[in-house]
This record gives sequence, C-alpha cells and structure tokens, in this order.
Amino acid sequence: MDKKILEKLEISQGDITLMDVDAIVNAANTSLLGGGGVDGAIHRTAGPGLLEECRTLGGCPTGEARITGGYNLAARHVIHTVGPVYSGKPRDKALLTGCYQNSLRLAADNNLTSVAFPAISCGVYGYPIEEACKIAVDTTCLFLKTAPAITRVIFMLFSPKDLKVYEDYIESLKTSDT
Ligand code: AR6
Repeated sequence: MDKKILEKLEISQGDITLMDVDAIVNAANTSLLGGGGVDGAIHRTAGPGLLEECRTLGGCPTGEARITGGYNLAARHVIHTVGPVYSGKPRDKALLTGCYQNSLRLAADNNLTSVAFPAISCGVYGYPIEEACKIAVDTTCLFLKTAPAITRVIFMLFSPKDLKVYEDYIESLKTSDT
C-alpha cells in the first residue's frame, strides 16, 4: 500500500458531530429525513435547518450520497450516504464500496479537503466491523490516488473495539510490502 496515501488517513475514537472538518459523513437511510444512531446525533447538533434542506433532496438510494450544509455543526458540510442493511450477500460489499466512493467523489467535486467518516452500516444495519473496515480503508486509499486535493480522511469510531479493528488493519497495511 502506498505510504503517502496511508499518511492521509487518521483514526480516532469519539463523537463525529464535534469534528471541525470540511465534511462529516452521515450514515443515513434512504429517506434522508433523520433516524437514530449517528444520523440522529448529527441532526440534533446541526439543528432544524439540516432537516429542511434534506427535505428538498427527495431521498437517496442505497450506496449513493448527497451533500448539504453543516448548519450548527463545526463541519461546513454533511455528506449523507446510505449504507446497505447487512445480508451476507456479495451486493453488500458493492453497496458499501459505493458509499465511500460516492461520498469522496462529492467531497472532491466540492473542493473539500478534509472528510470524517463514521463506520457506515456498522450499527443498526449490522455490517461486521472487520469486513466494513477493509472496505472503508481500501476504497478510500484507492480513491485518494485519484483525488490529491483531499488531504485528510478521518475514520471516527464510536467504540474502543471498533477503533482497534481499524488500527490493526491500517498497521497491517503499513507493514506490508505491497
Ligand atoms: N459519532 C461517531 N459514530 C457514531 C456516533 C457518533 N455520534 N453515533 C453512533 N455512531 P448507525 P447504520 C456509530 O446505527 O448502521 C439510523 O437510524 C455506531 O456506533 O448510526 O449505517 C439511520 O437513519 C456505528 O458504529 O448507522 C438509518 O436508518 C456507526 O456509527 C440507520 O441508522 C453506524 O451506526 C443506519 O444504520
């Protein structure tokens, strides 16, 4: 794995709603009208302006992404993406890959340089964190090769256990020869 690309990745544990970055990514549902988990936390902190703007978007298919303002968040924008409900079928991986690709594409197209991701689909949607972590990191590294303007991607994990999964995987990439 290209070491210069890996240097752009950060991992941290905590609340993504506090991140002062160009965009935080929301693990939303297809309605884009809010929910529980990280989606609920982002809407609570952003305030009602976010929901108002989301209402104008007409939802979002699974695997795709949409961008809004950040309202009362420290982040300038929210990129809303819809992860798959885990089923164990190959389509899960394609859809989760799409979430990371399409979120980063929106960031690049909007000249954003720093993006923070939660562990999309790893809460109520049930995606195993070990598999989801590989998809998140591999897809992001591949994308960053094509988008040099993005200089920081932060994976913000909510639990120490999830943080450890990301730490171990990124460490394994740093020590591998490929
Ligand atoms: N900061 C960072 N990560 C968080 C936070 C936070 N404030 N809160 C939760 N997490 P989930 P999903 C972690 O369930 O699985 C919503 O109702 C959490 O521990 O939020 O994609 C939507 O409206 C987990 O690791 O999202 C959808 O209906 C990760 O964020 C549905 O849930 C994602 O958990 C989407 O489910």
